[in-house]
Amino acid sequence: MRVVVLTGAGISAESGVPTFRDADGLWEGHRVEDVATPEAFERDPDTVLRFYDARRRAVASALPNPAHRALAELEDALGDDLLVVTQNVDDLHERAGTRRLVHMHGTLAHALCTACGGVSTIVDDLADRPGCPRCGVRALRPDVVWFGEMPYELDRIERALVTADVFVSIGTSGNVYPAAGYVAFASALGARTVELNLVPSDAAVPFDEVRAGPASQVVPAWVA
Ligand code: BV8
Repeated sequence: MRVVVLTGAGISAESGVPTFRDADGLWEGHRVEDVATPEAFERDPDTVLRFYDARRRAVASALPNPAHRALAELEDALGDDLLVVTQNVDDLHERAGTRRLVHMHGTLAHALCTACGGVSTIVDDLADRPGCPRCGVRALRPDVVWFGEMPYELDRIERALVTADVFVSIGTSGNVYPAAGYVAFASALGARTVELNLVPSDAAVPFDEVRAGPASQVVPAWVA
């Protein structure tokens, strides 16, 4: 059985990582336009760099929860027949043991050099303008996909969706494309679609099965 799992901020909520659209979500603290677009970075790089430095530090003290661990156990059972695609930029899936993982919106842990294009693991706060480990130029930005930028590994994701028997959406409000379109894409190609979310999302098309509740409970129950 081939399974594609798409995760969003909700799977990390119980690890203490704020979601974007719930009451105290990240976007509440900042307007999206102020921090998650190339124009914002152009206009006010210090605010953007400080926003991502703060999120990277917060994630470092978070721990994977039973939902992340259940997906790692599912991979032990399914191997290459499971692909986890995450919209999240935290590293909680990796730390829970998931190996076949696509970070379609990038990762907080890495910097992208706007001078040489090199990607490196962040050591010092980007707001301190460290030099690129490869070219030395002080031109580092977070290696995350901002609004209006092309997400990573779209071809690999779509190839997995084409052959998927089951598509599972976990902890995402289905607001952001192209990820929000995956349920319709998978369903049209014959996959069974499942949503595991705190509350049913207003998805593009209805899921075949919806299990509402906190991810730390509904994901292990579904995997079992
Ligand atoms: C692009 C990284 C060109 C940075 C993020 C149609 C097609 C293609 C593009 C578009 C389109 N329509 C509009 C667009 C443009 C845009 C877009 O989608 N805009 C939206 C606002 C309408 N998309 C883009 O710009 C994308 N790029 O389009 O490139 C292109 C064109 C064609 C084809 C391909 C490409 C780039 C989007 C990426 C933006 N970057 N993140 C960062 O993190 O700072 S998006 C960011 O917000 C996250 O990564 C995440 O994806 C999104 C937040 O969504 P969720 O994860 O769902 O989180 P949210 O808070 O919304 O929901 C949490 C859910 O969890 C809720 O449902 C809640 O109930 C639930 N929950 C809460 N607690 C729990 C829980 N569930 C379980 N247990 C709990 N305890």
